[in-house]
Amino acid sequence: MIESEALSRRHLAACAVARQAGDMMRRLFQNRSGIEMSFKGPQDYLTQADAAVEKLVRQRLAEAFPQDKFLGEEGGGEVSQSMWVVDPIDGTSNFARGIPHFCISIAYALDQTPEIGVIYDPMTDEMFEAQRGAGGRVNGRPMKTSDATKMEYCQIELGWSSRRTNDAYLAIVRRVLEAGASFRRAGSGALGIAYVADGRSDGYAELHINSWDCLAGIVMVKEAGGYANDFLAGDGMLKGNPILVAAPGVAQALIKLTGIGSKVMA
Ligand code: LIP
Repeated sequence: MIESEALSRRHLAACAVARQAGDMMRRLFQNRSGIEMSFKGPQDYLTQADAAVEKLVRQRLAEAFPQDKFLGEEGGGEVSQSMWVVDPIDGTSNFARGIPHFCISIAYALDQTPEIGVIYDPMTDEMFEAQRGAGGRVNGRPMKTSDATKMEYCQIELGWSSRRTNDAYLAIVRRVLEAGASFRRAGSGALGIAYVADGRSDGYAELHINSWDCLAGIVMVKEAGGYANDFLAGDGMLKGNPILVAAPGVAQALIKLTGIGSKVMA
């Protein structure tokens, strides 16, 4: 069992590390001409910045919480009772192409329950953070999902990667558009999910996403009164899963349109 004081220490530390990592990301982004870019696969970028930022975060969290384990996008890791789940640069393709829409995502999970989520956007200087049972905030302002109830007034972000077929993606795009909603794909799942928590967007869906992209945002959406599917079902922590987060008034409609998630309990 971990007492609430230990969770609070981790929450504060995660915010401090995210800001320090964000400062590094901003410097690297502004001097990116010297950074080596490569591909992990089709449309799957890797930059030296991802590795450098993850190294910093691993080091700082290990110093503060040596008993915790770490799972990172670049360096991998293991599932443990007390663990950090980190994407050093979510939105790597944007970073590599000079598009200022990316963030660091840090989640802390205890017995595979996401307890703390921190997402920092260094380009807008926005710190999104939440702790299970203690609300969620962006730069200190409480976050709340939108009051949307009608799809024809909604904007939904539909994440994409080459990990699922284009036909499956396009089928969801068609259904969402035919329901009257507008959609976007901005290339950072973590920021897309944080925007649902803050009511800027009414839903985020993706047929496959990794735990390091979405776990922090799931804490925020739940604390902001939104719906989140059971992302960690099966081996979601290590293998990823589909994700759906939504404003409560459109959750049922989006479950039906995307085929992700299960019936919202009344
Ligand atoms: C990305 C996600 C994005 C998703 C891609 C990719 P990365 O993470 O944030 O939303 O569509 O699957 O995984 O690779 O930029 O850290």
